[in-house]
Amino acid sequence: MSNNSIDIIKLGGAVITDKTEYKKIRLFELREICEQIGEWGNPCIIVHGAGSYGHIKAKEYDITSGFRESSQIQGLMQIRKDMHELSSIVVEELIKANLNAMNFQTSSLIYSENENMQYKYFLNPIQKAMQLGLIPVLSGDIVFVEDGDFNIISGDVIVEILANNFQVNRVIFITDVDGLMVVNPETNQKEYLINASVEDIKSLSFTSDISENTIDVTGSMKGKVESVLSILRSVNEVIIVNGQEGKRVLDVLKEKDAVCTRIK
Ligand code: IP8
Repeated sequence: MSNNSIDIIKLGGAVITDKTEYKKIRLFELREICEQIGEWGNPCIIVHGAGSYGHIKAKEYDITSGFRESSQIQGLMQIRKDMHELSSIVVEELIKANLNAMNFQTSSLIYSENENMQYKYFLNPIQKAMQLGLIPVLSGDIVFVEDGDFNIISGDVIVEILANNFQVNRVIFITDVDGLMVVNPETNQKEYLINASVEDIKSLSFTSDISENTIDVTGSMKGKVESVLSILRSVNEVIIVNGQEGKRVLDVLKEKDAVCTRIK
């Protein structure tokens, strides 16, 4: 069986957690999203962000600077433990929505062979799981780096790796905003982008942050735009949709009209 035409769904950390408060889950929003994915029910891979289960401790222990002092090891352990907890909650909600979800631990499958974050990975287990009809669930995580170092890997980068290694039709980012926000060069006003091409994305200027007033160690809007461009080299469409607004996620999954940003 080939992995033809799967979609990758990224559950943004800002929609499934409250990023301002350490380990605060948004269970209602998570459940609503899982139910919509369950109602759609097609083969996919799900990647979730860290939200307040990852970014707060990552900043506190300065994990993105790599190994500087032994006290950071406590932070590394705490983040891994917290991400395990968050992934368990996500998988539980997916299973309640009748999806055969199974968690795969990112830092056991992916590591970085140098400080420039060039990754080595072993994705065969994910492919084998999909052949059995399972829905693999991965997350942003800590990542080990050659020469005794460590860092953070964003869920967006994991999506890029998956998109480059599986046959993926669409990547759907579920966020807490209505899409990518751009500055209209004619009016100088901020507005959400609706339909765009790769060329549009390269020429537009984006506003600074997806969610303001929150800690994000993996780059927020700038990182998101870079990821989107990289992902579009190997998939047909990238969609950014608000997971807190009615049934928009289901509409997007079912290829119906919905408020969102679509980039082809
Ligand atoms: O929320 C970050 O993943 P993201 C992972 O997808 C950690 O950027 C542990 C902060």
